[in-house]
Amino acid sequence: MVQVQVPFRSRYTPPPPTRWDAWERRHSPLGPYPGPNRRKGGGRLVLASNRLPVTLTPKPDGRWQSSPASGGLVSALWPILSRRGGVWTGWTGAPGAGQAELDGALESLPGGDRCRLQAVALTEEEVESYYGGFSNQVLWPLFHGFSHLCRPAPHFWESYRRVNARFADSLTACLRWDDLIWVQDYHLILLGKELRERGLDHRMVYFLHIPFPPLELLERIPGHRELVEGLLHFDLVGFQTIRDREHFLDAARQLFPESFPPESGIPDPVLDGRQILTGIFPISIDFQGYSGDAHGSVVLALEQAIRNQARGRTLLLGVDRLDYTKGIPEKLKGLDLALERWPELRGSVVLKQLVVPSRDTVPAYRDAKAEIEERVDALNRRWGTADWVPVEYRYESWTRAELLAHYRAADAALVTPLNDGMNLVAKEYVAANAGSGVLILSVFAGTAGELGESALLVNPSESDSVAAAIRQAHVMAPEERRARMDQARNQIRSHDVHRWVKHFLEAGIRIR
Ligand code: GDG
Repeated sequence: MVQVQVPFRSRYTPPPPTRWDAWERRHSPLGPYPGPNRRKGGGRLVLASNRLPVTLTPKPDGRWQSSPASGGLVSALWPILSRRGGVWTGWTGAPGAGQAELDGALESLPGGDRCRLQAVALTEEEVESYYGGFSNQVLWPLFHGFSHLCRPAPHFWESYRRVNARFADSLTACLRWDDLIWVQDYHLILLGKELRERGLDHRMVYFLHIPFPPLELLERIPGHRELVEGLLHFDLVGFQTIRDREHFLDAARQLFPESFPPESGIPDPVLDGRQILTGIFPISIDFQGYSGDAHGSVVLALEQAIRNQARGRTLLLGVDRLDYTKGIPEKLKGLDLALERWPELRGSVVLKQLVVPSRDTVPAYRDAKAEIEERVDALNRRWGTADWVPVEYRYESWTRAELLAHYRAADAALVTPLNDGMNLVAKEYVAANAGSGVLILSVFAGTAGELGESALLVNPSESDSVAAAIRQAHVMAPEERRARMDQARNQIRSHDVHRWVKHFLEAGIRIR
């Protein structure tokens, strides 16, 4: 076995390794998990997320065709929803589409008859102010540390509160006494409080998919006290990393010191006599799904075509949703520097960068796109030759087969966010690649807590660390590549999204 070592000693501090059992150990006084039961919270699973897990496609007659969305969270939650029975509440994602348009979405799924999708209707104005406004122009930039991009408008906050209240009304109408309510992400932070104000004493758990910011950032926006207080109405609040949980506890301690009685004996807060637990639950992917589907015949044929196109060059891959948090310009700067520093890389490496269209009505996203495209052009003009284009840029989305084929074909994946709750692309690359791909990973992705030892860790703001990692991936010996990939695969295989869901729900059922 080749000794795997992190080759870059940089000025940044790598995150503490994420230990999945940390939550278990810390709360061991609660005793063992009692198993599925009909105690409070042991009944159906009721999920609330901004978007319902459906894809709506317009039909020629002006109506909609609905089908279940794919994706790790849906595939992990579906078996549990269909077994326990449940409801998933959310917005359809299409202004004008409501409950009627959801008919048929569950028909094709096993156990679909035991579950229900419940639409929360949003007006166009609410889509603009609650979703595009407070969620995506205030909470998203602020929680990722981009406070200079926050654009709070007074009506955003009002709309956010109103829509959270609407979700609460929608849920209240369908609940049974023993339901476990699981709220997802930053769009619905106030939902727990809204439900408690309606007299509900249900077990309610919450998971934040994005980072939680330090209080000095949080304080810059209207409603910051209400947001922290909102989370205190859940029984369990889950975060991706140790750092996010610490930021939350620190903010709650400073804003609500009375919720931290010294006699409670654990660092978590208490509200209205109810103990709130916080935990670290790094989200993952369906490892077997990615790894198995990556062997399909369509994927293999596409992979061969991609390899042929690369003509023996080292293929670097970037897959990012269009977002200023994803560090795409920094990735390009790193490649530019690598080409400048190591002439042997010229003509020998190619970066295929997919940017998936996202939130393109928000000005900061249009600016981000323009900056990326300028950098790609400049880099290609500076280094490109008659038969070599260093960056192949695509602004589109790929089918799952295309995505898997690229994961398989890529000699290295460049995942360089400036801040990211987790980053599933890194985990998917590891699951699908199977060969000897190298993962170049930002120390600021939540994933670094799990893959920090097997990946080449970089600080995307330090171009020389990105450049050095690109070169390292280009020259790395096959044995080292294989050893690193095996180590990464073992981690993700044993910590997949199914384990994540089980772990989270067990914690949710065990509390109180
Ligand atoms: C948020 C947090 C956290 C992308 N392009 C295509 C495509 N994708 C899929 C990827 C992956 C997903 O989209 C992106 O997930 P990420 O985790 O990378 O990023 P966010 O969208 O920002 O997600 C993040 C996550 O929530 C979960 O908690 O990890 O930190 O920001 O699954 O595969 N899929 C297909 N075609 C594409 O073109 N089929």
